Amino acid sequence: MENWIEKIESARTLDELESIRIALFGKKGALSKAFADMKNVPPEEKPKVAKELNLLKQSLTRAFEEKRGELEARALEERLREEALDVSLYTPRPESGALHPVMATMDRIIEYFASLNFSVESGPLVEDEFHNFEALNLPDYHPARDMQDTFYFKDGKLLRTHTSPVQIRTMMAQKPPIRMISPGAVFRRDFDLTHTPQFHQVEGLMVDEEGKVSFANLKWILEDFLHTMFGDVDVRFRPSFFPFTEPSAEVDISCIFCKGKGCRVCSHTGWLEVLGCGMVDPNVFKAVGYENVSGYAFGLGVERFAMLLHRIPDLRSLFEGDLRLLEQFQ
Ligand code: 2NL
Repeated sequence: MENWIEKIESARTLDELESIRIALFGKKGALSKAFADMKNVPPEEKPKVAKELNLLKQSLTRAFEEKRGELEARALEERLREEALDVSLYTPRPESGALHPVMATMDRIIEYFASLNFSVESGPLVEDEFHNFEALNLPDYHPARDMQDTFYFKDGKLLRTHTSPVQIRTMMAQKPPIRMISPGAVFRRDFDLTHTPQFHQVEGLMVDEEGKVSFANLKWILEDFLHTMFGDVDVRFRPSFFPFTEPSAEVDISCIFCKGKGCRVCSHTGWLEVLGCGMVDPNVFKAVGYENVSGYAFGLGVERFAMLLHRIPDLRSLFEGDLRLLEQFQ
């Protein structure tokens, strides 16, 4: 039985050790056999032989456990070495997407008005003449209704040229007070350096009982809005004309490029036009069946806001999909 100790100690792998375990400690192994052979030992020698055999079993077990511990530790070490990860290894990061600057700008505008409890409404892109023109006090002969400016379908429907039809639909579906904005895509047959056939608007509308909504309210909210968007700029209201508002105004901010001194961007006026607005024309209220109310409305082009806020000089770079532009907005 002596050379089992050597066998155990010379095992080089856990597999080898396992074969030894079966051959030595197994049911039909050498130890079982040695104990079974006890039956041939004369009775007077049995206690002595049994004691020796038990001592031998103990030392074999100890040698086995020691070897197993050693081989397992070595196997673990080897595995850790093989499976080690080099965390300093360079791996290219997956590129992350980004909100398009026009949509990011639209979100900022929505955020401002939503924080003042304006509801955010939307409506169909394919509209009819009533919601897009008639209800907005744009008569049949108005140039905006010309085939030259509007995308018409064969059935007389059209692509909305502004988001105002959303206000018309909201007013017809709800009762005053109304406090809403309508952000979304609009379409005009216009394509040159500064115009694109699809662009985005945010329009706003506030309506309440006669006398409750004033031009002063309109002036306050637009000044606050423009200061939120552009920071410390001067704001001025210029009398203007829209068929759907009376009185009407266009709103300028002092040029953010030259601080009002005059430069190419502001055509040396010191001012940039950013908004149109006014008090809702009585004919619009008549078209939606409202009586004894007053309200203000305004509209702005999101692309223009995005270009000013991000100093993007060329409108076309907003929809060419050039990754070099988009990567700057991650
Ligand atoms: C601009 C000017 C404006 C409105 C839009 C509006 C809508 C209704 C009634 C009255 Cl339903 N007005 N919208 C009013 C004034 C100006 O937009 O320059 N947009 C880019």
